[in-house]
Amino acid sequence: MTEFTLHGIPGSPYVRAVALTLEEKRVRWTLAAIPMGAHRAPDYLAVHPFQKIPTLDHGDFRLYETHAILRYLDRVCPGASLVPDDPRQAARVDQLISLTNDYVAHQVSAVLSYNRRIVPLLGGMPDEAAVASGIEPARRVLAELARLLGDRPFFAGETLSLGDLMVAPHLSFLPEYGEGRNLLAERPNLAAWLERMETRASMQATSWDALIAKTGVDTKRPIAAAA
Ligand SMILES: N[C@@H](CCC(=O)N[C@@H](CS)C(=O)NCC(=O)O)C(=O)O
Repeated sequence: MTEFTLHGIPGSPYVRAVALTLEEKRVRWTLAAIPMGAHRAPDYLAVHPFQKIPTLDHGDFRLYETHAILRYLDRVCPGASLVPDDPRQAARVDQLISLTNDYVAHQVSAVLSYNRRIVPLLGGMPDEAAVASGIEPARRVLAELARLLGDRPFFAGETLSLGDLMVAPHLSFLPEYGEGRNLLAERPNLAAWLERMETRASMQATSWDALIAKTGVDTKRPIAAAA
């Protein structure tokens, strides 16, 4: 099967969702890694017209938008589908991907995880007011995720789906800082799901550190020091 090339920055949760899916599908893939901020250079417009990450190449087929990429991989890669046949469970998968894009990314990752995990790497000071006012919206997002998960092992039921693979990279940052740990502790079913996800080989193979080691692009090194 033609190899897949994933363009992106090690550490990005969107990039990791694609990497996770490639790992779960056990296909050959490479990460064309770029340093933090390199997607804003004019030449990156050729890879992504909106200068976002990720983009996937499969032979001469180039695709961006994470939801579309995950669905494409599920259709073209061998192995069990990561979208249930049942229409309602399949709708839950699409709902979770959309919810991750619109609420988890904006109200959890872009506020709390960004200030606690990314800003220090950029040599900046966290915006403490933004963190403080971001706790309640993040709490509401996690409450809804916990409600959707319920007491099932995965978001779409008994088996892993693209929904789990989309949201896990975002939530994986939470145990790394105090506010995130506190919010997770309020939702034991979600915390237990995250712990189970973290034990998967795909999660370990796509951690921030693993992708740095794999590509040699050290996106944890403070940018000032890298220059
Ligand atoms: N709609 C896009 C969103 C991708 C996205 O927001 N990616 C983040 C990576 S974590 C990004 O590119 N951020 C950099 C920026 O906005 O400059 C998708 O689903 O792929």
